[in-house]
Amino acid sequence: MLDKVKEIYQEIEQFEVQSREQLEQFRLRYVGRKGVVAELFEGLKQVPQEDRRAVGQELNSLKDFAQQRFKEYSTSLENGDGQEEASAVDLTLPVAPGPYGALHPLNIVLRQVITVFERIGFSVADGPEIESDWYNFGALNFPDNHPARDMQDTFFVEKKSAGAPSDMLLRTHTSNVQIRLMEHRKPPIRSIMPGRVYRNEAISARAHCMFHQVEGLYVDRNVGFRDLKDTLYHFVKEMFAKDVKIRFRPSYFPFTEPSAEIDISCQICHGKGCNICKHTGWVEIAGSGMVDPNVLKNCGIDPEEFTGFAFGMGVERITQLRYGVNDLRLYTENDVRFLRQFQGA
Ligand code: 2U9
Repeated sequence: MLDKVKEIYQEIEQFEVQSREQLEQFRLRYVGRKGVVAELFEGLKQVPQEDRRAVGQELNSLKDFAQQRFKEYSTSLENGDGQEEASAVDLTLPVAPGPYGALHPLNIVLRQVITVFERIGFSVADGPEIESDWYNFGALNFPDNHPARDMQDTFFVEKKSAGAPSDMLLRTHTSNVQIRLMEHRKPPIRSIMPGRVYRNEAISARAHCMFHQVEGLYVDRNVGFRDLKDTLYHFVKEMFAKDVKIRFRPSYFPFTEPSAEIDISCQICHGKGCNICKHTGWVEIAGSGMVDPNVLKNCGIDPEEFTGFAFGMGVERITQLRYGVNDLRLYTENDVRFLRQFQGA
């Protein structure tokens, strides 16, 4: 009989109560009138007279132990600190896979552009979007009467007054970053400047008042036009196809001399003729040139000792060629039907 008592003690110790069903099973087996403890009390009659008292005491202790345990489990479940609710949510499980967002196509392309240039030693520089007339125009050799300085083309934030020593405006290109960089750093300088720029344009499929540029600048001793050509040829091969063709057309910018616009063979129709290349087989992707000596001088760099090349391209344009996006408004409307198409890209 005492062995049986010991066995039931062990059983009670090991019995797990984490839910109301388990509590009821516990009650029926150890506390209830038809349970194993009650059964032992029944058997007490068969215990020899001389042992009955001692065994009876053991049984009473077992009964108290079972009732005490039952009370503890009931209270714990009532207080809600049982395991029932906790087990319903396993906080150690990994998060269930849900619908992920997608990178914006402009960010996808921007990251690719940055990767290509970083691999060949260019760093990434950043600067203010609200800028003074000097950093946006003056230092870049724009004459006072240049049409870009007109209210029609540029968003002015504050006109020159007693309070504002210079016109303040939304930058029209990221060249302000290059100027600030050259002011504060000695050559060699080899950086790209990605960022948002603003022009006073009516919004349509082909024009926007806000878009993104990546400009680049390399200033050192003996930098020549061939370095510009090599660098941009490498860029277009990495960004588009290995067999892409590139051509440089003479052009004019106030900040570069000589200047060139850069075309690549159409990546949409591959020369067959399409609307993007206007059936010429070529599309313009960037402007470029050797930094004008006046610009270097404006930034405290001696043009007799140093030369440099610079280039600028629109990120929306590169994205159009990579993904065939033909309406600039799509980039800012945040239509999920458009954005979802870049999931996993
Ligand atoms: C400094 C000196 C020279 C940056 C350059 C271009 C040519 C250019 C356009 C491309 C498409 C702007 O987004 S776009 O409309 N950019 O054609 N940008 S050279 O030249 C610089 C910049 C900074 C100090």
